[in-house]
Amino acid sequence: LPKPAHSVALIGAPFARGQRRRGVDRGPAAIRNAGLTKRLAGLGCQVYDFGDLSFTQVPNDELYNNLVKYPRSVGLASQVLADSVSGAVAAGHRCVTIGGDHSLAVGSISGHTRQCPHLCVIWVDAHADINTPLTTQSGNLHGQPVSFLLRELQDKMPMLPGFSWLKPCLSTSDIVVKFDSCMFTSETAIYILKNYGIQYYSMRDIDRLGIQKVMERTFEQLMSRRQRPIHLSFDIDAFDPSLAPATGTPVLGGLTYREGMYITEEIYNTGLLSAVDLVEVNPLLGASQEEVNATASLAVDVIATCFGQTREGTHAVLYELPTPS
Ligand code: HAR
Ligand code: MN
Ligand code: MN
Ligand code: MN
Repeated sequence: LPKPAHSVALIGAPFARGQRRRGVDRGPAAIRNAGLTKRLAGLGCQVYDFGDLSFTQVPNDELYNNLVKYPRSVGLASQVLADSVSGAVAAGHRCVTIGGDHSLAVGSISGHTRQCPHLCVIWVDAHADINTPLTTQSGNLHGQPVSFLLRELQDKMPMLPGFSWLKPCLSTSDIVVKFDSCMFTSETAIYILKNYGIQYYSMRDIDRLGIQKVMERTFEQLMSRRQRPIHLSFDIDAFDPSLAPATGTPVLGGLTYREGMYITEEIYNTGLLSAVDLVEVNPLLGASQEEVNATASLAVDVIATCFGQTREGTHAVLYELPTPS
């Protein structure tokens, strides 16, 4: 079979100020070292590596409301990433953003919507990342990116320094969220999901329905009116910590390897994937080099599956079984 030729832009986003722990800015290097480019090339993708973005430190980046950390740094980094993603998509590439912490999705998704205003988002994460700057308890912006993007939430959003460039670009019906466990998702986040009618699946839902039904319903919700480009925002902590230990906020009872691969296989099979974020790989948090390597190569599997890697094996059509002479 001829391999599907996608051109894929790779953007490294070594950014860590959306959360507290050191090291997540080394995620892009870890994922690259795990062989991402080679794997994509092996799938027939043309890889355009845009390198790592450099993010300028914003001096005097004081807390917002005595709580929210580094608002100007996060806002500026997201703005830089938004321009980069928008440019890559405009040039005809599918776009892969490797983080970095998840606050960057404000940039990748808003940049993507500049080129594809009707895109939809599939958010795969141990957390719902939908707190607002006024409901967050941690003050970490990586727990809040979705709230910045949703139009329906704007009357609940304060004007944060660093974010004046941002226009909310998604509706609550444009996004489906999968997260690990209500036990570890803040009550305010669950309240927002329910109150605004956002479709979400917890791990309990995945146990009950099976991942196949969950994906079917996801596409039903997002594509029933028309086909549209997909933005996948994949937080590596969606996996069980036994599979992805090197991450900042692991949650017990996460996705299995097979569930994770099924999600990305089904997204690839739609033919509609337009951009992916792979975030929260933190090589400083593995207990050993093996843990770091396992987490980084899992990230590579997620991305490769998004671009056609399958578990079914590929068969060469021109092959003939050898006959004894
Ligand atoms: N619920 C916590 C908060 O809002 C932690 C969520 C952030 N952790 C992440 N995001 N890795 O996916 O801050
Ligand atoms: Mn996240
Ligand atoms: Mn998470
Ligand atoms: Mn949370």
